[in-house]
Amino acid sequence: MIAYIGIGTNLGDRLANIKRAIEYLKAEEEINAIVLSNLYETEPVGYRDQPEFINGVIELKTSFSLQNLFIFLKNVEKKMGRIKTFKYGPRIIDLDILFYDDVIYSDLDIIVPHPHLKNRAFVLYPLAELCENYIHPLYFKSIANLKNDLINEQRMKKLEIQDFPGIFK
Ligand code: PH2
Ligand code: MG
Ligand code: MG
Repeated sequence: MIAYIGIGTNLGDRLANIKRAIEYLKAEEEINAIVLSNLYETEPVGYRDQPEFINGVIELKTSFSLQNLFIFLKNVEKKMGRIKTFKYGPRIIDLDILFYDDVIYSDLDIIVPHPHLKNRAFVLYPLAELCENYIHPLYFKSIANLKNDLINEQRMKKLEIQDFPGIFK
């Protein structure tokens, strides 16, 4: 299966947090062929009075079921010391499943495709670098189209990073 994972962080050493999360993914046997988009520094969306985020998107191949991928990612967040604050609040690491193949699924914990991605520049810009022609299985629009349809302005800046182990793109 191919999955796309949104990654975000706005606490502590944000680049180190992203590196560490990627190391956890690389170390997992059920996850392969990891590709990371460019990283963007982005203004907070939802709850605005918090530090800027660094966001990116990861493409990976996995033999995990959707449920087990979700559990694995939650575990990485936990190992990295994420503590529950409030909805849209600051976090050391956030790993969200955006797509899992063309699966459409929801339960109390998991909603795939990610329900907010079409409004979020901080997801659609890095996602479009990896799969701009991918057709969203619910909206029947490509990622490039969804990106062009964005209406809300969001301040974001692509980071120029020379030496970042884990960037394969
Ligand atoms: N995540 C949120 C809420 N707001 N804003 C930015 N810029 N980046 C995020 O990753 C983000 C957010 C909830 O997950
Ligand atoms: Mg999130
Ligand atoms: Mg999350």
